[in-house]
Amino acid sequence: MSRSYPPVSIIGAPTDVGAGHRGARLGPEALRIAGIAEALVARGVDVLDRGNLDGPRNPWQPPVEGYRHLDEVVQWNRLVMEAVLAELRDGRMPIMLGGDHCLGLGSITAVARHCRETGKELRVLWLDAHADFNTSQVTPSGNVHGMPVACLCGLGPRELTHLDGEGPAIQPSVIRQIGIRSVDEGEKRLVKQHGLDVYDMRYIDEVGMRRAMEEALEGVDENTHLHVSFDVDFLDPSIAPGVGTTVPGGPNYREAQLVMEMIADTGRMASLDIVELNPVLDSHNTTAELAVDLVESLFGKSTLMRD
Ligand SMILES: [Mn+2]
Repeated sequence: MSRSYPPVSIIGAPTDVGAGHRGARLGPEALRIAGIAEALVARGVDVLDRGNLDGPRNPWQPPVEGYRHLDEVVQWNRLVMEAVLAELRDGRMPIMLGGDHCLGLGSITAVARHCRETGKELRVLWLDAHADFNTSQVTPSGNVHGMPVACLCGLGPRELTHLDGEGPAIQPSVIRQIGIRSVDEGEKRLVKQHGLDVYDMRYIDEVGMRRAMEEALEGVDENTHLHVSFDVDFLDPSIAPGVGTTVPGGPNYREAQLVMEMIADTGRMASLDIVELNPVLDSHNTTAELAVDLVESLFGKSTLMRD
């Protein structure tokens, strides 16, 4: 028996305005070419591809007061927020194809608002090599893709912490970070100070991915809206070279599949972001194809009939 899924809307957000390398703007097309929509249709999912959002160009400038391209980052995140919220209000599951990870801010701001409106309990799984918890005071680069978690929790410029005109979107307690293995010096202090729940690679090495995921998913129930923020640099670079910020020592293919299958088993995933895929750095689109393969597992593809 296969589970039925809500209808899905694919939203492309082709920008690298928050990144340190150019190329993530090509991510949505690479994922389409790797067959993301067709793979979901084959899983029995009703899929609409809404095409791409159209925001400002990447001006490629140095930081101003600790941020690169803040105006453009705000504009892109507003577009993403509005598009994601419209799909959620329409009863559809948004899959946002980035684009760099600064867009997680717009997406999760929309998801958090939708949860407040519908009385759902939000849980965010942040699959990433990095904590993305920088602020302008501690960032080494000024690239906003290293800051979205901090901004979501209220640390950052008001344009980003109050993107929807209300307060910060979430408390740190709704986030579980998986696969972390690179945290900047000042960022480490902030992560500790704000009590982020981080399942770093050291912990995963010690207890195994299964137990780490069981803990990260603890308390998820029928009233939970599970949002998955999948930064492709979560994966070990040996299997996923097509990202701007590779960090060795990430989850291997089997561990990544287990993560996705355990998320699928909850039946609670209600929104998904796939970000930081950089086709310019990829090899024959293999990283995009792997991402699509993992998305199939998120939608319940498994080796054997499991229920
Ligand atoms: Mn990230």
